[in-house]
Amino acid sequence: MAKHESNHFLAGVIEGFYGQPWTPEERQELFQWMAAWGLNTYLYAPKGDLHQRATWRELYSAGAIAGFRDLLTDCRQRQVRFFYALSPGLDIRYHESADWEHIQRRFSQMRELGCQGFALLFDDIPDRMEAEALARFGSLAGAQSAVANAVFRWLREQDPAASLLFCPTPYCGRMVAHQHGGEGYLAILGRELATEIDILWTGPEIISREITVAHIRELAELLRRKPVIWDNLHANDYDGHRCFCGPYAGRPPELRAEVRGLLSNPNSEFPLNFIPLRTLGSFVHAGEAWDPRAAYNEALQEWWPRFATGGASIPLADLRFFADGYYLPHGEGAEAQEFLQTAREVLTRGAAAPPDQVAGFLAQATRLRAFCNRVTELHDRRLFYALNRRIWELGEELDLLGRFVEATCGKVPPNKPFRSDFHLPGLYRGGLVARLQKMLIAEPDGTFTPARQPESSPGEAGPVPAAN
Ligand code: GDL
Repeated sequence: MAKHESNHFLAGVIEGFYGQPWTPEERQELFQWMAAWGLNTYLYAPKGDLHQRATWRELYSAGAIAGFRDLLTDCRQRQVRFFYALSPGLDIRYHESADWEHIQRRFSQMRELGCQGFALLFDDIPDRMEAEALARFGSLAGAQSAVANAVFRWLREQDPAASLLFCPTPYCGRMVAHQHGGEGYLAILGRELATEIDILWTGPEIISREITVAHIRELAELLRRKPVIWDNLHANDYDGHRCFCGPYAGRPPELRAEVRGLLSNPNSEFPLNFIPLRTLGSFVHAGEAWDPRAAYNEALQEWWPRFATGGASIPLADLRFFADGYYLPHGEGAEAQEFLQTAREVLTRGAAAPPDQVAGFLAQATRLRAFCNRVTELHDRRLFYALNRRIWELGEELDLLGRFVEATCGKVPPNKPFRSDFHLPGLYRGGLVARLQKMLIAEPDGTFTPARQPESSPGEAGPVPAAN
């Protein structure tokens, strides 16, 4: 058995996104999936649990502890290793032993439930510390290593099988390049953090399109150990319009031998993680070759029965078309790409667009809209609720575009400008964020330029009149 297939390799899921944590029922389903797909590790780290970050010193209530007892039992039943994370970095005083004891007290609550896996996370925190701490430890990396080493020693005294994961303050290549966390952060960490403590890493970026063997080898040398990948490929907490149903991709199979584990921090909406986690399981257990698209197609087929409706059935091909549109952060799947390309061509050609191309585009748009309508009738209501915002806005855009293309493309356009009674200014694409988004143009090279600013636009003319 290859090393990455053994139980020592951490393969699984981090509940580590911002926003609403998953429910106990969702976690139960997750552990079922994981057991079936050969994933062995779950890291509890939801940023939406107040006790993770803002109130990290406060003990959990008896009620919350009862919930964790059940969670650990569920994990054990499915042979999933449970790791409990704490993020004290927002306001920890690294030099105060009282704060070290707070961490111990919080971990003790979990130890009493039989938990053996722990994590200290220092991501997304200020990279400064108090003068006393700096004087004592010399650097942020030194201070964090001292705290983690002490906690680790204490954990091991209680339980020789205990383990600890550590998330650095600069947790990707770009942050290190900008010296986030201070100069030489990773080298200090590599030197000072006990070698038994595993270090989490998201790749060259927070959301890494690719993670190469060369990148990890260079890192491992600095860290003096192989990292555990905290993979944000399918995370969507940073963009409410999107979700990612594409396959685990952009990581070569050879990567598995270079890391201590692969943990995915996926979509915040639990039901949307079927394909991401199914294909992660396939990737971990695949042979030397890895074809993400083939893995995606297999997983899609397995996901499809969940799209049973109370009305007309949804063809598998239509589910693929939709999922191709919500694929991976850096690009759409093949069918969505083709659809976008046709839309661009039809709009560019306008009246000169060939009628069969216009008809082809309209047929595809109608198909996708029909999918959106059918999703409202899913028997699996949680899946519907998870998709609801996306299908609503996708349906709206398709409706508008379809009307526009029908009225103006592939034929002599009418001489009056196109309007839609269903998409009125101020209401449609309205609101603060939509307006702010129009102010700066994000260029493909990563730079930003100001857009031409309208003098005012509907809804900006003044406050809404008070009703009296
Ligand atoms: C992050 C956060 C994570 C979040 C993700 C995507 C890490 C280590 N931390 O930076 O909680 O879900 O980005 O927004 O990735």
